[in-house]
Amino acid sequence: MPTVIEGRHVAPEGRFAIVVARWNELVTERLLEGAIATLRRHGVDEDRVTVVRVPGSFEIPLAAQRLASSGKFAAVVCLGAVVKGETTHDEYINSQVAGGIARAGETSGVPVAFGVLTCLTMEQALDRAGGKAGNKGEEAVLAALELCSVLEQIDALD
Ligand code: DLZ
Repeated sequence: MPTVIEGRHVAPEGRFAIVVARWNELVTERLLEGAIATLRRHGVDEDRVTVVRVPGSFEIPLAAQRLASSGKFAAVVCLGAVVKGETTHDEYINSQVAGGIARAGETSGVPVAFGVLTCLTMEQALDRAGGKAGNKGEEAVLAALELCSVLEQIDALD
């Protein structure tokens, strides 16, 4: 029989950090509400949660990297909303943000979840921030909890 490792949505001990971009605040505050509510549902009270606000999504990776490598947090959840405008600005932001968030997790060894929307319209973004397509802030927290559980099990292997 193979050894199968699957994560569970069980919160580990310790503190959680949420990095949230202020740009498109109407959307990102809803993502934040979803993230905090999901942590609470999994037994993480607000006194174990640190929210770090940054100007825009472009600034998320550096803050996430600093938080993740501080050794103070069990996981970091990144929330933002990039909405396509009249220029290609969004493409430059998106390419930096996704890679930067991934690197923050890889270099620190701490789960860093990607809850940054990359949408064509504000309607699409609102749909994904508690509207008809769910709340990606919630999903990012669930992904972080699952990865915490996976890494714990990997660390416990003989
Ligand atoms: C400048 C900018 C633009 C045009 N659009 C967005 C966006 O849709 N979502 C977002 O999170 N941030 C945006 N920003 C701001 C950049 O992320 C960044 O804060 C600025 O370029 C300053 O570095």
